[in-house]
Amino acid sequence: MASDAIAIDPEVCAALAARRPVVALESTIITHGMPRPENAATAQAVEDLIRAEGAVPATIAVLDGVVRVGLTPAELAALAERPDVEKASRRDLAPVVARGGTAGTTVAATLFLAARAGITVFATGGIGGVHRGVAATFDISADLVELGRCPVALVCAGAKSILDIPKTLEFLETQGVPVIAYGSDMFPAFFARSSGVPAERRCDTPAALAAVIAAHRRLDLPGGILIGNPLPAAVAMPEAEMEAIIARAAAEAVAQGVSGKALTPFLLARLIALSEGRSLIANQALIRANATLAARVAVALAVLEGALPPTEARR
Ligand code: PSU
Ligand code: MN
Repeated sequence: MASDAIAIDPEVCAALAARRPVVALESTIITHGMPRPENAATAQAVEDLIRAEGAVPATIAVLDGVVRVGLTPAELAALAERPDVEKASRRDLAPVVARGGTAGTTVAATLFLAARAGITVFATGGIGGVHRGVAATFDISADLVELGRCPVALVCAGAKSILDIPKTLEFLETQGVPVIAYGSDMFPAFFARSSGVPAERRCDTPAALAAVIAAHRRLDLPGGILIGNPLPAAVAMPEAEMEAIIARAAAEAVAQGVSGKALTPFLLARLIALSEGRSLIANQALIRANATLAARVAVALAVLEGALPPTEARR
């Protein structure tokens, strides 16, 4: 159960107590992953999509020194507007809380907090991973380590090719994280439906994904499950063009000495600029698709575990 350092929204709390479906959402995508005003609109749209599937959304963030699980629409909108917001990975949580600060939580921090709150399913856009050039920089996102620790199923659109995808998948194997592609044999690459790297596992329905999560829970396995949902074909981006843009953004980061936690937000912003906004459109579409899938999985899991009647499962 949650500690008293974590404030859980009453609606989320009630749903968790009744074992009804809840979907966690991260907030760094709002504060550092997307520009205004698209960030606020997308954050709200994603919550609405989860509700439309019969699950309760729980966006996680730190607001004025309080770790919050579940935000009101006004709080969500205010978070998207605030200029003084930090990006908090797990290691940043205590310092931010101690100084009464406000922060968007990364996938790593959100995995930790979702697990503490008792939430099993989490939707995001893309995960952090092993960066290209890792041999020189040692830059491996804490998202991967936390996936190895927290019993949460994370739905994402794969990893951006700003990352080294084969090394990211190797790292997840070492961490004991099942990697499942949804409706595909290939691990998706965020802007592209396939990374060209086979996924270890494939599931074709929310019920099949829920069955894996249920088995994982019955076995009391300590880590998470990564679900890669290929982005909608209509917004997928030409791979060669994306590669060129990514290589350029990565070279700019090196030239400007951008590293550490600043690197991913820098690259995301440069991709939007260099693609003339098309990467942002893809990003918005894929986070919506992931939210819908995560909600369907959460509903299917609640049905499987006997908390909802079978008529609740859509497909
Ligand atoms: N990748 C994206 N969009 C994002 C992020 C990653 O395509 O918004 C954010 C997520 O919050 C993720 C974080 O957890 O960046 C990873 O940061 P880092 O690489 O510094 O661990
Ligand atoms: Mn990093």
